[in-house]
Amino acid sequence: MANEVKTTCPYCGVGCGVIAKIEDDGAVTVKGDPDHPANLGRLCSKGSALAETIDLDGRLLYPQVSGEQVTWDSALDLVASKFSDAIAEHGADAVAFYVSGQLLTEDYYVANKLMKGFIGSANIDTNSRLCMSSSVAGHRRAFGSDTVPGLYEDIFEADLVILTGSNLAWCHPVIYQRLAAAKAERPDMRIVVIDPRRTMTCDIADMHLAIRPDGDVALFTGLLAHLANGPAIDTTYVESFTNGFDAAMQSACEYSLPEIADATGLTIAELIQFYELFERTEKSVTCYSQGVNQSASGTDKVNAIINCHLATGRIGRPGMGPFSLTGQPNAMGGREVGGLANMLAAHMDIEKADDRDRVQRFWGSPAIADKPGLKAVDLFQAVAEGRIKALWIMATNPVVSMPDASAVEAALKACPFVVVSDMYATTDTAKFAHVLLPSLGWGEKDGTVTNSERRISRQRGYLPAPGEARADWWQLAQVGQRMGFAQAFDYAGPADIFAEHARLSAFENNGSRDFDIGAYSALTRRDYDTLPPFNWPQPASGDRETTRFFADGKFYHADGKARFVSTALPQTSRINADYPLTLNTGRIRDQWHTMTRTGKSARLSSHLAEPFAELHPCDAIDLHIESADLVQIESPLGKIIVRALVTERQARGNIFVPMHWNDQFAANARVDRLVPPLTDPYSGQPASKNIAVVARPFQAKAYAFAVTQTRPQNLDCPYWALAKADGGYRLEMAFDEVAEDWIGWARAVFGIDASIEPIGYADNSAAQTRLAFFDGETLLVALYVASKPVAVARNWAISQLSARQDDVRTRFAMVAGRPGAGTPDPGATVCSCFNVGINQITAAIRDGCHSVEAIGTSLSAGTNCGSCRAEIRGIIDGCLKVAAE
Ligand SMILES: Nc1nc2c(c(=O)[nH]1)N[C@H]1C(S)=C(S)[C@@H](COP(=O)(O)OP(=O)(O)OC[C@H]3O[C@@H](n4cnc5c(=O)[nH]c(N)nc54)[C@H](O)[C@@H]3O)O[C@H]1N2
Ligand SMILES: Nc1nc2c(c(=O)[nH]1)N[C@H]1C(S)=C(S)[C@@H](COP(=O)(O)OP(=O)(O)OC[C@H]3O[C@@H](n4cnc5c(=O)[nH]c(N)nc54)[C@H](O)[C@@H]3O)O[C@H]1N2
Ligand code: SF4
Ligand SMILES: [Mo]
Repeated sequence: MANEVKTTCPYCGVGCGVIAKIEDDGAVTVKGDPDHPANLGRLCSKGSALAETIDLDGRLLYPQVSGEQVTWDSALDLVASKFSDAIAEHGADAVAFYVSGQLLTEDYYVANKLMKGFIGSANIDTNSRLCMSSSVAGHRRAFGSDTVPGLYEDIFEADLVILTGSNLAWCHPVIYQRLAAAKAERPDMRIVVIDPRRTMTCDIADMHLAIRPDGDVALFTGLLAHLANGPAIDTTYVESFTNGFDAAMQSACEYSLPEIADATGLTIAELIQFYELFERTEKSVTCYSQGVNQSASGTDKVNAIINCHLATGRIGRPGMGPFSLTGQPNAMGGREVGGLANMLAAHMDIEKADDRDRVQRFWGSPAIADKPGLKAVDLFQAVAEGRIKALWIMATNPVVSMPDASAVEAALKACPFVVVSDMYATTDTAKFAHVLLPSLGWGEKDGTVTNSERRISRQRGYLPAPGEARADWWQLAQVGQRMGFAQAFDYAGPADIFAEHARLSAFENNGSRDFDIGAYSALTRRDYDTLPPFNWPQPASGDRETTRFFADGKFYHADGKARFVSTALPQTSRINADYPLTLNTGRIRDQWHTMTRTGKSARLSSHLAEPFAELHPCDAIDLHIESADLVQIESPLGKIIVRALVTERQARGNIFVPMHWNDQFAANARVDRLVPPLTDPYSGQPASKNIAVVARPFQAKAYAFAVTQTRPQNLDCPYWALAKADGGYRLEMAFDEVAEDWIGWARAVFGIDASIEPIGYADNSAAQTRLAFFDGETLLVALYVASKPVAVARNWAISQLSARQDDVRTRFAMVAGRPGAGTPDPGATVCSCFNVGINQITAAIRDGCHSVEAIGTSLSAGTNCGSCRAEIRGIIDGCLKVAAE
């Protein structure tokens, strides 16, 4: 009998419910959980592909010290003694944890308890510093607590949804799908996208404001000024429940509309249109994400947005409010346990003596951190300077994701003792570990996560632990016990930890703190196993009618009121003749961060298979770059080489490069090597979206494309990019010099036996080479080298890895690099659920399918997760436009 387990998707902060079905033969399939309130059965492309990422390829299966397998006991003893020794010799602040919004709440709780209560330092920071910390700082300034006031249903019920700095279609796809459905039902709903790029999210927008990078403070400060004395100001709310309105309004009114237009790069007409729309639409929600948070003015952006909602009293009521969309599956859980270096557990404040005392009494701990610890960028700086003697990194890959990534590498190299807990053995960060600890991953681990709307859901394990991998909470608790805190870390399992977390949230709370899940204080193991998803707060008294915050005007500053924050316009003049372009970084639809998991799925890797830079056609002309050329992008900190993608979606002067590619998948594409460690002054969050760079074409002597059954070894060329494909890998390359013997080169890189002779030809001098190696009826490797980017029908070539090669003609077609007549080439993948390529879609358009629905009926494309629907619409529009011209 197949077994079904309800769990939660481990990717984005939407927090979709997933049903994993395990067949008798062990095969796993996943589908959306129709009963989960976050997704009501929907999943996006990443969630749908979860079953393709749970194989054990590349997994770290046992603890290692200096690359050698050891027992858990000896690894844990070593970690405990190294941390204890460093503390004894240099003090508690000489050690640090760098953890992650991808830990479960239970793991996170134990990490924070160990560092802040038992080690006695606050040197625990998390990748949420790079992600949500400006929102946290903005919420705390405005509300006196880190509270997201609204619920998802507010987004779908609103009459105006503003999406600023959010590529919802790709990054919170299920909210996007639900929003698109809501708009289809209520066409009067208005959607405004504020983003320097015309992203796929603009597909459902009534208005796209292509804002100048970091123009958001100006835009929303201008909005506040526009509202002054108008009908939308809720005077009663402002007077009864807030402070600082007059000062904020006065400072907003200092800027003239032309000044705002200049700072935002928008026309006065656009500004007025947007401002009037907001003014007249009571049910307005402003959703924001990294285009807001990841900025040197990120916290002010958040407050400039919140100011407008406070001024109009549009907060905490159905269909209204500012809405910070959290990125990681447990960004919110991390904030609940106080995982940031400047927070305490259960939304208490490290700066407040009463709060410190309360947490310490609750834990019965020997110590309590009495000042904020080092924030991520400062933390790695301290590591580099030798001030941190022992560092434990858990569930994050900072060598790829931290700004000035080369400095992070150097810091790790210099650190006397680095522990890394991860699922995989060979991440870019794992390379620098003295001790590698194998962690359970999604499908294996048990615990809870909290999504963007404060909904706590269970992740449930349904797979056996691979090798000796153990849960992160267990690793931390074991080290805590071995450091002498046996009782405090004696947990039987995650249910115990969750109940303790719930008790702390209720401890001496009485409504004084927003985070209260006291209703779960006495939860048993069985309750935990069957725990349905719920929103907080859920105090033990259970007397709240709604889980929204702030409609009643009760805030968490000492005086119970909210605060307006006066936001001055940031200095944006960053003209630097040597680095004239603005680099913007972010995400693509089908990859998750540093690709350790999504990079395993051939389907997910087929959408965008190479690291790339999007640039405007006019910039491309100025720079002598054509689409599909390679481009070198340089900041004062380093260089990367990626593929050029010339597109009008990009604004002039701006380049967009995804954050995902790393040394496992590309030669030279870790974009964070270019990002300076510049941070927001309040939150410490790095500015990853506005970086001064210069770009130039990268001229290679030879270019190559290959499909291969096995992973290539020791690639040594300035550009290569590897992607998983059905039956093997696809590989793009560019060379400084032409190999003297491509056949010998291929044998070495792809590990091909000398007994296997290739078919094809190799003209080494002219860099014209086409080789295919077969083993019986299987294609091992096909390699195409040319002096220009190689024209090969790539998806067709990939499909040949899993085809039977018993026909001489198809073998020669392999050398030609394109299918023979009668075998269509699907082209680059658009729909990864049904593997539909762009050529198939354009052919269907030619045959009369002129809508996304018609394409869906004809090819199934876009009918499963829907993530590619915007792209299909773009292709239809493009084809029809060309046809009309
Ligand atoms: N597919 C996919 N989804 C993900 C993730 C993933 O790795 N892959 N990661 C998850 C995580 S952890 C996070 S934090 C979220 C992030 O989700 P998002 O924040 O939506 O994603 P980003 O691509 O980082 O950036 C969003 C947009 O901000 C725009 N932007 C840049 N500068 C500015 C500016 O100055 N002002 C404005 N208004 N906009 C600007 C960018 O052009 C970009 O389109 O995604 C989550 N979801
Ligand atoms: N330039 C630029 N840089 C950015 C961003 C950007 O937009 N631009 N975005 C920033 C943001 S918002 C974020 S959230 C970060 C994300 O950056 P990271 O957190 O560094 O990225 P991930 O790839 O998610 O890293 C998670 C790691 O944990 C491992 N892992 C997965 N599950 C588990 C588990 O259960 N236990 C353990 N111990 N390990 C596990 C994975 O294999 C992987 O190595 O990147 C930030 N960096
Ligand atoms: S939207 Fe996609 S990635 Fe995000 S939780 Fe849902 S299925 Fe997972
Ligand atoms: Mo994030």
